[in-house]
Amino acid sequence: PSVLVFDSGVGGLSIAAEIRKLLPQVAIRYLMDDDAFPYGIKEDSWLEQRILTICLDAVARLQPDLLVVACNTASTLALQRLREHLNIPVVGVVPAIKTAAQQTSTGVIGLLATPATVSRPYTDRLQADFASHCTLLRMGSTELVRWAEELIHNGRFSGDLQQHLQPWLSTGNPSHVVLGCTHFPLLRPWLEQLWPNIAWVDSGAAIARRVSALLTDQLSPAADQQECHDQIAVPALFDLHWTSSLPDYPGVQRFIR
Ligand code: DGN
Repeated sequence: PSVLVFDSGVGGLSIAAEIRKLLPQVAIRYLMDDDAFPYGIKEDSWLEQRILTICLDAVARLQPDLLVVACNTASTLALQRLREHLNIPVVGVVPAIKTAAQQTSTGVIGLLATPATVSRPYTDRLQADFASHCTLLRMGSTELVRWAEELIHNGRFSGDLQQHLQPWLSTGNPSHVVLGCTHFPLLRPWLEQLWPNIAWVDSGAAIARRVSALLTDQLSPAADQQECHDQIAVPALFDLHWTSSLPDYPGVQRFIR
């Protein structure tokens, strides 16, 4: 079976990595809209239309068995319309507020995501449905997205996390912080080193399990033999080889290793 993983940048690699870990036999293709990067500061209706156009076209061309919208900013906006238009399963990535709310013992949790995701009605609904007993501190950051991009493209990390996040973290001392942008788990080693007492929560492993459940029928031993050629370099994420843009879509790339 094959899975198409989509994000505006390299953040979806954190999700692709979890899928690769759980399902090494699944072919993964990665679709990246770097022309419109970053999504987190774009106007909603424009962005929704763009996501639809790109994903529908890519699904028609690549014929994956499943689409993962590995971007919280895109999922909290366009998931429903994508599902209406596609006849394959569409798995969205949305902030793991439920998990953090279940795990916290202090009742104070944080949401670190893009400026768009922190202010979406979808996020309000997640809070109302799963975290009404908690205080949810929200912070939107575009800087973290850029630092994660830089890390993957250049192999080095140069952001000042301490200066960027400490004032926010100090305001409420969250026990758990939801990494509600797929770029942010790429920065996990630095976050954990600076704030070892905070539990940094992301949805990667849960998404991989969901993909596995949806592909159950195709994961038979016979199917395992097929399409094993696209590999994602995990955890050596820096070893990626980027292919050129797909011909008719400037800025939309896939990579294979
Ligand atoms: N990785 C995207 C997300 O999960 O929201 C954000 C990417 C961006 O364009 N800001």
